[in-house]
Amino acid sequence: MSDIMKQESNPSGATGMGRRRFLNTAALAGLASVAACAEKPDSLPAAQAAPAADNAHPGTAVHLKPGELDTHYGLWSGGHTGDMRVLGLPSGRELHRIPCFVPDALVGWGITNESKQVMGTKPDGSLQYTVADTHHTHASYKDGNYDGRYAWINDKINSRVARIRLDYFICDKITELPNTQGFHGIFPDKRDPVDPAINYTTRVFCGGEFGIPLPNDGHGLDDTDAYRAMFSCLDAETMEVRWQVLVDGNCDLLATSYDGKLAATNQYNVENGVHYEDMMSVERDACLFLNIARIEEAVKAGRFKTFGNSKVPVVDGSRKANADAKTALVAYVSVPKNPHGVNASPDGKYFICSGKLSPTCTVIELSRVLDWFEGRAEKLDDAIVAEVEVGLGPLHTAFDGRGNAITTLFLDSQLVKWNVDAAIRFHNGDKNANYVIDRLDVQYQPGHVSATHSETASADGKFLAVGCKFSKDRFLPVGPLHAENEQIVDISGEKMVLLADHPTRGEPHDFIIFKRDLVRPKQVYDLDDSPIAVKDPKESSVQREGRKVTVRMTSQAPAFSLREFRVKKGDEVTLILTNLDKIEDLTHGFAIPKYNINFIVNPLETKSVTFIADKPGVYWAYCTHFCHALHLEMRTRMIVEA
Ligand code: K7E
Ligand code: CUA
Ligand code: CA
Repeated sequence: MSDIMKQESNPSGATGMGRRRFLNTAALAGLASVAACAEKPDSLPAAQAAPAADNAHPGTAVHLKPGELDTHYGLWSGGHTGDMRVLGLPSGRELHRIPCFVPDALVGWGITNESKQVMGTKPDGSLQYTVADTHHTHASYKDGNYDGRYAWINDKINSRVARIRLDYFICDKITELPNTQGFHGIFPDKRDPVDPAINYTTRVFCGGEFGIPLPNDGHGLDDTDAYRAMFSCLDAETMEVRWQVLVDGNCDLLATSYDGKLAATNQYNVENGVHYEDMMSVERDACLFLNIARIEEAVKAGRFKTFGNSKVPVVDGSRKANADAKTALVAYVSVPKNPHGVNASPDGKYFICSGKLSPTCTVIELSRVLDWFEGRAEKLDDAIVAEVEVGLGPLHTAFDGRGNAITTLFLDSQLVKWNVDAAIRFHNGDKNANYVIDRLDVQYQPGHVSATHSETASADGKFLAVGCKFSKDRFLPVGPLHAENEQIVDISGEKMVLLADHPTRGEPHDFIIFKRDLVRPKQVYDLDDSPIAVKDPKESSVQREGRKVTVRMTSQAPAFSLREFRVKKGDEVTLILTNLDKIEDLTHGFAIPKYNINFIVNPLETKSVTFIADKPGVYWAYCTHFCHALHLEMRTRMIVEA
């Protein structure tokens, strides 16, 4: 085993800076042996695992009685399934999946015309993309807290942003970012940087992780020094890309300040390396701060260029162009080494970067970054007010609203709870400042962590969820693919208490948790939500225009308004179905055998599908969603004449 695996975490907390160890290329063997541990569940006896779940712990009842409702919603990234998952918390029950980037056979996402329009299609009508990799989800803000309007989620593979409406819990818009590969971190702003009346989210920031030649059109393939990554700003309402910043290094994860003035992204690759050993060749990388007002002034003044076919204005965020504080659009604060998460403390004062390959967290004071931009501070790195050891492999940080940060330690398989003020005192030389308050073993190798209202001004420190990347022995084995382990931890007291494990399908990454009364989901659609709604069964019809046939019908349990409809082989058929049942929870489905069609219509919802009737014969289109005692009888005959 390498050193890194042998080093024990220090339960007493603060350690001398002399003990700090950076991971280097040689220590990668250590990272590899983490995976090796994962292959041997036997090496981790159950007795060594966390203390038994303490369900009697005050405040957080993870086991609800039948009929009891959760107190919180969780919005979870779905990972490879390309959706957003909605969990009830603290029970951890999965309530819903909101398809965004990837087709979904239950709701007909990627099958109906409406969903295809959101997802984006090629000229032949087929989907542009059918794979995705979602990591990060965040919701819109007002006055520093979630306002229940929207949430956003990223797709790293194809650099897309999806917006979720939190009234219907549906995805309504997707934007593909130009000039970008590996779009990873996402964060909405919390208010406008100049207009104090705008105290809510109007921008969504997106960080591009991978450097590419720009434009990426086949030129400059081997000029890797010229590869650049892109930071983007979207309009929260229109979802159009407002502007971009070309940066040195990469953009990994994001945070935004409560005054709207700053956004930041941690960079693990200031080296602009193209191989992993290049990416970890220097001891310090950066946290890149963006001065939003200045960037928008530069765009307004025309100080930008564009790349390729994209018309989006791109300003220069390179180190060279931003050395002078008086005119700088961005500022690179030095942070060790291949940092991962950057998180904004709920008091609005600090951004915290986790060291990943350094066992430290770095605390950056935002007012000092602004001082530098305003010419009141000479040295940018004076904005670092603490850089303290917390344990091995720090990744993401949650907050309890009482001045404490809770950071995941990937290599130590722990949560570490540490006090930010004490860390600053320790950093300033007070070696008696015991900033580490508690450590909790988690199962195993945690990535994301988020607490109730963690990154809002209303952080209340009730409980948190921690996304463990390896579940190993925690669940019944189901073959080679293991579930991931989302654990719920009570953080209301000084000591953290592990309450429950929940399996999740891979691989969720980030999530947020908020009180249930923040959203008021609608249970029934409005007929006027769709311009093509069939508002009365009497409007049902089969209309032909040349080879195009439009079939309009309604559903009302237990019948479709048309008992049959006839088309001819080769017709292009558009079928419009409105569910006229207006009772909550009364959903119908509509499937056509051999035509690869299935979708649902919720109460008063309208959906449509378009297909070529290329197979003559009788096809029983039937209701796929149990709706009535006569659900099986609920069908209609599609007759395709030869
Ligand atoms: Cu840490 Cu994509 Cu947020 Cu996963 S990243 S853990
Ligand atoms: Cu309608 Cu089942
Ligand atoms: Ca690096």
